[in-house]
Amino acid sequence: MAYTLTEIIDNFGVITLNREDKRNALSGALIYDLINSLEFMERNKVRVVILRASSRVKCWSAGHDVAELPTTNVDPLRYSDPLELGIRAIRKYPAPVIAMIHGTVWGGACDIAINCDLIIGDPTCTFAITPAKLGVPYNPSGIMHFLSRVPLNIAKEMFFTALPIEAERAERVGIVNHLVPEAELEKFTYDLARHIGNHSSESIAVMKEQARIIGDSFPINPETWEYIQELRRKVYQGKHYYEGISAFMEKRKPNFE
Ligand code: LCV
Repeated sequence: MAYTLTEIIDNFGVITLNREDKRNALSGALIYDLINSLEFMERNKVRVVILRASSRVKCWSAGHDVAELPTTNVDPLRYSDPLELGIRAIRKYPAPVIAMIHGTVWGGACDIAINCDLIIGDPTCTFAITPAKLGVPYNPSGIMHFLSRVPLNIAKEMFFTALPIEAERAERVGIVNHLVPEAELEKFTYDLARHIGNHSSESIAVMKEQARIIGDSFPINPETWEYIQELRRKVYQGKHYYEGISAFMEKRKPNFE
């Protein structure tokens, strides 16, 4: 079962999330298909990649597959978690990756979307980062991604409320590059990809990689990293995390007493 569909059109490629029965939840299998699709696109030297869902969905992606979150005192967002592998594959992909978003985006799928180089949305797009709902101690690189995308107060509001940011506001705060009518989303995004694809791929690749390296240069000493990991360990080994995952799986509201 391919959890992503791939297509090459002119000088750009399209990867479509294909796990609608689970609202495109990002299971390890889906992420590995996504990484394979990116490698396929790189082998075929496409100049831009569009990451999308089918236009018939209401939900672009429901985020990390909660059924795959560890419940055995393991960091749920560890460096080797498939979601993190997928995010890094997008960030290091040597050409622009454009997220084309129709529908709602949740949790780790928000992290995937904001790590694409551009987001083009329609009025149905919303963005919610949800660790607070699940008792998950989000990870430092994930928080860094949000801080490099929106102002600190907006990032805090998103993390503390876990509420969706609606399309208009998502454009206003800078999550979305362009907000276009639903009927025009595909044409606008595909035309933009074609336009970028006509420029120098070498120049664009090196500017993307420089932006990644420079944007990630946060001077933090090792002791501070150890402090951060200690803080997070207390949470993912604590009661709230276990309650958050159990409640989701039992389809009930969590009780974070
Ligand atoms: C597994 C799912 C999921 C799902 N995993 O359809 O950012 S963090 O730290 O929180 C990180 C750990 C993370 O990303 O956590 C996941 C955060 N995601 C969410 O909180 C969104 C959870 N999903 C929903 O709120 C709803 O499913 C939405 C609003 C996306 C769609 O609602 P809708 O009524 O259309 P259902 O809820 O009925 O879901 C359809 C099927 O998809 C599964 C869900 O369990 C159901 O499966 P069954 O038909 O087998 O019961 N599903 C949805 N999201 N994240 N599985």
